[in-house]
Amino acid sequence: MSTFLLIFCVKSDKKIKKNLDKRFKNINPRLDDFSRLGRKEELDVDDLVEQLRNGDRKALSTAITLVESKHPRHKAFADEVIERCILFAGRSIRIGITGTPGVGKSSFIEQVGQHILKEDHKIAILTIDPSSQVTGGSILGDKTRMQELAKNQDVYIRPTPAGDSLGGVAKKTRETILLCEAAGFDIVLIETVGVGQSETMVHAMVDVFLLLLLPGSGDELQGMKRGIMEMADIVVVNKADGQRVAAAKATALEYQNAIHLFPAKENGQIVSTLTCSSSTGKGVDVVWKEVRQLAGSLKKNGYFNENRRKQAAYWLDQTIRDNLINTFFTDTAVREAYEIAKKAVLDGKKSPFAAAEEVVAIIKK
Ligand SMILES: Nc1nc2c(ncn2[C@@H]2O[C@H](COP(=O)(O)OP(=O)(O)OP(=O)(O)O)[C@@H](O)[C@H]2O)c(=O)[nH]1
Ligand SMILES: [Mg+2]
Repeated sequence: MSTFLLIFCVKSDKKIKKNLDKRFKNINPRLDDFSRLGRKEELDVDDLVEQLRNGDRKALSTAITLVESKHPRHKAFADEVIERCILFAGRSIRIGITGTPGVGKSSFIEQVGQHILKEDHKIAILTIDPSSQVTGGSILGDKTRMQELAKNQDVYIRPTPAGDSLGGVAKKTRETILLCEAAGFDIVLIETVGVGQSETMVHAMVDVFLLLLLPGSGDELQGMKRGIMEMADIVVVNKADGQRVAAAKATALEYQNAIHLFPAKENGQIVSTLTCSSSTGKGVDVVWKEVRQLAGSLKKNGYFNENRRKQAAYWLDQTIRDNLINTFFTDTAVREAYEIAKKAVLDGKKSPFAAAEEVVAIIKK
């Protein structure tokens, strides 16, 4: 009897551990990567890049985890992987999807993904929510909103964890895009919450930018940040179902009529305004058709490549700026001088401008 009990306990222990592992993996899909990264001997750039290029999802996840890591050894390794992958990157259409929380971005992606898959594409989905301090996007939430896509082998879903700064998030996301492309994903969808500056950041890394709106949000047009409207290539009024169909159509019309109030788009195209339902799927195919057509026109008129070159130059400048600021503020002499200068400014003994000159002068020496 006691032997039986012992065996039973060992067995159920194993079972519990297995279940726990499974649960933790669901909560943190990077768990495996981290334990892999912990083993030094497993890190080999050649191997990792080769596996990644062969479309190995585990290798892709490991590479992204390296990019996200703060560990200096991982960082150096990640830089090398990126350098190798960059030659194979770029062959995709990068699509940004923004809109207020709850407008239906993830549900829209779940629907539009089905149409994209029908055309034999491989989709990488990156979700960014820099306002979330913990995970930078609800991993569980996204996976449940994108249940069908999450099961598909041609789809890779990855939330970008929040960084210390928007610049940090931007760098990670940019590098993650390159890695996904090198792994053969030729459609990259980036979901970002339309609050703060994250949409500006995402706009600067995509080829086509979609703005999702709610029916009846036409009133916001007046107060809406001009910036978002100016960035949008396609405006989609989602939740056009049930009682809201008429309201959605009216909202789309309001936006359609307001488009001429905004400056003409640099890409030479006219913004289209559509309605769809990410619950029923109605109209989502038309949105995808529009995206595809727009990308085609941009490739034809040369803007697609020109824009990518501009974006690359922008990120070069931006990264230099971020690095300089980081280097500057981590310098001990600068930090000391800064504290003294700040006190003088707060006490009204010095102007902020003169104090800033003095602090910057330290680095010039
Ligand atoms: N009726 C209706 N409900 C929808 C539609 N699209 C999304 N929803 C619902 O709206 C809620 C929010 O949808 P999400 O797809 O999570 O929205 P989101 O914009 O990704 O939200 P965040 O990621 O939190 O910013 C969910 O309850 C969805 O079921 C739609 O077209 N019609
Ligand atoms: Mg979402």
